[in-house]
Amino acid sequence: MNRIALITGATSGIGRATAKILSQNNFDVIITGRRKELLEDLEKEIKLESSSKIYILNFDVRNKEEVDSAIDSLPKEWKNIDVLVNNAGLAVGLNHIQDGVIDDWERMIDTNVKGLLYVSRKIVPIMVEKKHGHIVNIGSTAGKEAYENGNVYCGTKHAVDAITKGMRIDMLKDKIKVTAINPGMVETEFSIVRFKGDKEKASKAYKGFTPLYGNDVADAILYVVTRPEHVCINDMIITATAQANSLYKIVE
Ligand code: NDP
Ligand code: 8X3
Repeated sequence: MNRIALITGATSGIGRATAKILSQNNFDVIITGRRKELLEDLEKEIKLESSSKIYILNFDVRNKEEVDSAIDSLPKEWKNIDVLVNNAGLAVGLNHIQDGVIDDWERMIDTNVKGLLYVSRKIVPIMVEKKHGHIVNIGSTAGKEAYENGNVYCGTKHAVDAITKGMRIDMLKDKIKVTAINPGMVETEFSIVRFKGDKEKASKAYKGFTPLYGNDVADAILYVVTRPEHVCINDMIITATAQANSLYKIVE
């Protein structure tokens, strides 16, 4: 029987690739995000590739009421979630702290930290009750070391790192696995969002080296969620070969 995975931020990038790879590997997937039409496109694509079941939930992770009612609306057979991939997230802006845009800061904190918490608060009790489940939080190399102009984004990903560690301790007795996957630079819509729609600026971020792609991270997510019951991968850092960490990268 297939397991059930809920993936936040499945309309694009890492989340989309994760939904596809999990559905090809014996998972039924609940795909979520704000852009409903992209979720519908993904549903069609997955249906062509596998016989796994798909369920669409359309909500904004920043809105606690929307999160709660979306999860509550799941049919009984979909509520038994085995794997939660907390992936929805973004960076907005790149400024020195004194020039920071308050609205950008709020979007990042509300999505990357509070959104992850709202979704987890709703789904974790289901896992605790059955003493089974796996939470995969998508952190970042930006959650391991800060870089110039990254201040608040790095802060949100350091928060994801700490929350992940805390979750694992709190749910140790409940046998819930908690994993952080921390990618370096991945070419997705991430930089387009960071540069507020400026695609030219965004594409320059990946010039001169081969970055990671969504599939590379999805592949790692598949690995961690398919280990034997007694094995939990706690923390994984994945970068392009051309990148050592947030601060060092070879560009040719
Ligand atoms: P994308 O921009 O391609 O995808 C982001 C996803 O998050 C989209 O599906 C988007 O869906 C969703 N999302 C954003 N805001 C919200 C919201 N308020 N409510 C619901 N969903 C939301 O970027 P990536 O795939 O690269 O990013 C995925 C995660 O990986 C993020 O947490 C990011 O911080 C992290 N990461 C990315 C790296 C990179 O270099 N790309 C490196 C390290 C970590 P929609 O807009 O439809 O709501
Ligand atoms: C995204 C990678 O280096 O832009 O988390 O912070 S980076």
